[in-house]
Amino acid sequence: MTLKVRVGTRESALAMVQTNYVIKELKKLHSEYQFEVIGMTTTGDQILDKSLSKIGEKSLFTKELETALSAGEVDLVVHSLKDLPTSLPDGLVIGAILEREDPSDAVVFQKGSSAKDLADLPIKSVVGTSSLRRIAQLRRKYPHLEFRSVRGNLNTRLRKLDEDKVCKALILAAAGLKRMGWTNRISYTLPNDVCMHAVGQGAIAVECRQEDTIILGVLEGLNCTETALTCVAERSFMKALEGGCSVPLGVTSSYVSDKLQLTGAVFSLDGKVALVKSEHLKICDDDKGVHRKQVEPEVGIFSGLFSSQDMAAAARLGRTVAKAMLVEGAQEILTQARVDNAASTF
Ligand code: DPM
Repeated sequence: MTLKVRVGTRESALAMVQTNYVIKELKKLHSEYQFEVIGMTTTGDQILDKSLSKIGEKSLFTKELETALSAGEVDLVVHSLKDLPTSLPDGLVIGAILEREDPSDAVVFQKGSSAKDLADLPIKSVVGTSSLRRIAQLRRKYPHLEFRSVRGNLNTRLRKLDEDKVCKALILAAAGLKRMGWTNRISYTLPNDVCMHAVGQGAIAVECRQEDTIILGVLEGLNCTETALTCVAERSFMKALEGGCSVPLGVTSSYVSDKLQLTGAVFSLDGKVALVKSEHLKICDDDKGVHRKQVEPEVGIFSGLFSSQDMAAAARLGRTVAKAMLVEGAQEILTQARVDNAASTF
């Protein structure tokens, strides 16, 4: 008997590419299953005339999918991890996080542009992005540039860049462009000292029902421990700062030879203030299997993905960085950024 798994996804080209990739990987592991893709539209896909930070609603790209998941209309949902808030609806968990693609941000110049670096653009050139994180950091390095919100799917944005001629460049996640096979549109990627990436950027997450042990078992083989641990740290950092997609907050992280490292930062909207902190800790993977599947999810991530001690350690790292920053005024910087954003015409 073939068993059917219903997979929910947004209908954008990138979401479909990611979903098909997840299904391809699942089929390699579980030939006994058949997969049916169910495409849906989310609020974030519908409201295209406002920048993300101005819509001000959480779960913009995920809510409708999660409602279908909770109602049992689909069995799993594929997301970009960075679109998933740190608290998920009751009864839902992230059952797998796949190996991270390049988490950095990419600069895409208009077709035919001779610019090689953002510094080459003339004064008051307009750069397209609706991310406060990108704007705040780029204003620091490139005060001569202006920023404007460009919304819509990747294809729409690239078409606007080349045809409308309003923006001289776009800032987009390198991961999305690479997954679409558009690496040739990446003019260059921004180093961390210019632009730190968003929490969870570049990672694909699969969400399912917490009680659905069959699906949790199916998803287990997809998980990338390195990505999951770094993303637990990043998400715990953001949660401790009560950040979301509408605040200028960036991270970088790594997990090499048992050493988990996290750098977190918050910025003022004009880029003049930056607070950056780094911490690391050793992950001792010695209780494998002991506490598995017994603890509550951490920042929405299913605890059976790795030992509960590792999970707790990664979450602690995120909170430690956040606490060190709160002492130095991170909350005040973010509160002011929210006020400035609400007052801006951006
Ligand atoms: C979130 C942000 C953006 C997306 C904010 C941020 C970018 C919005 C914009 C939370 N979600 O990054 O500071 O620049 O207008 C999004 C993209 C991807 C997932 C596209 C992108 C693909 C990359 C990935 C939108 N969500 O960032 O260029 O899978 O991580």
